[in-house]
Amino acid sequence: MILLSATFSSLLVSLVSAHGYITSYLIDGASYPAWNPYGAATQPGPINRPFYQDGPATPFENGTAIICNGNNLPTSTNAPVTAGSTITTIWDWPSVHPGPVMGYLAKCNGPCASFFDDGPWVKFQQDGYDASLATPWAEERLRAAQSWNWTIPPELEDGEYLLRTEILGLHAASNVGGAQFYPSCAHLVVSSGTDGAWPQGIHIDGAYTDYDPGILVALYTITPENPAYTPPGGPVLLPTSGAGAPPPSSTSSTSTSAPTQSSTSTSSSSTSKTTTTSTATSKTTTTSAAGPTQTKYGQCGGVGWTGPTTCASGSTCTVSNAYYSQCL
Ligand SMILES: *[C@@H]1O[C@H](CO)[C@@H](O)[C@H](O)[C@H]1NC(C)=O
Ligand SMILES: *[C@@H]1O[C@H](CO)[C@@H](O)[C@H](O)[C@H]1NC(C)=O
Ligand SMILES: [Cu+2]
Repeated sequence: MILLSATFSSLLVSLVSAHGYITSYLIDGASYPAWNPYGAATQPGPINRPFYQDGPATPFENGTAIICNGNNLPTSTNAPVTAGSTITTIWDWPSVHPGPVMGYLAKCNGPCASFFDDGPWVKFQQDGYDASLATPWAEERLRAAQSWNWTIPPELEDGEYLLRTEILGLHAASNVGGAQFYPSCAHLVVSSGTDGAWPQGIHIDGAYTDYDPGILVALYTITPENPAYTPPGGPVLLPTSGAGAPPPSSTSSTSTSAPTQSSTSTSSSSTSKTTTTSTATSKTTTTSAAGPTQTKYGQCGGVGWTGPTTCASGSTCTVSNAYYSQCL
């Protein structure tokens, strides 16, 4: 069992009220709704697994919260994604939780709806503390943007995967059990992968421990002068190139110290988002539409939103908050 202690965490939970959650996923030009922990018991089409409060997810909540948040029930909607493309997660993430931002993938070996194992998870992306940036902590950059980009490796084998995205808040992490984990797991169906060899991966329960130097750490000791910080869960591991695959052009993203948000991943995401809007028609739960019309349940406005603001017929653009309007 994971050893993160409950006592300090419960105290800290009661001191911090508003945390945050993903509101939508942008994948291959389509927008998919995320589970709203304050919404109805049944919600149409979230691609991430339901949970019942906005965090932090700590292991004492039914044991598995550290894996996919405070519940580990499957969702019924899978999002198709092209291997090598960039997924953008849009957050409602108002309060301060400096720390790393990490992305993992797990092969579901069949339908993700019947996959409940703790991985093995392959950490394909992470950003921690980058002293070369004006805003060094990844979470601070995420909070400024209310979004984050994830570059799905091109070398995947086609099939269903869980995408586990995680923010780790370190503001109270100098106490054992004080680190705050905000994971979320989405169901993806990957296609056009190049069949690379899949790395071994980790189990979160076991790889993450109370005394990991990335988990039990005094935030104020990490400064531009002393920038050393290693997120938990080990290094980024990517599948190796598959036979017949094009030569790897994005291996620089394997470096854990590289600011992946501003390097190779950004150019690929803008390309994929502007050129693949036609793939929105492959969505399972929404009506499709050509041109700048957003599909039902998709995002249609909010701070920083540059996508379509017109909704498909039968739905209306409805403001959820300053960062997110949705076709409902
Ligand atoms: C824990 O399990 C109970 C019973 O299944 C459920 O009602 C509750 O929502 C769960 N809590 C979390 C945080 O998932
Ligand atoms: C995500 O990628 C887009 C497109 O390249 C870019 O405009 C945006 O700034 C990126 N977001 C973050 C948080 O880096
Ligand atoms: Cu919080």
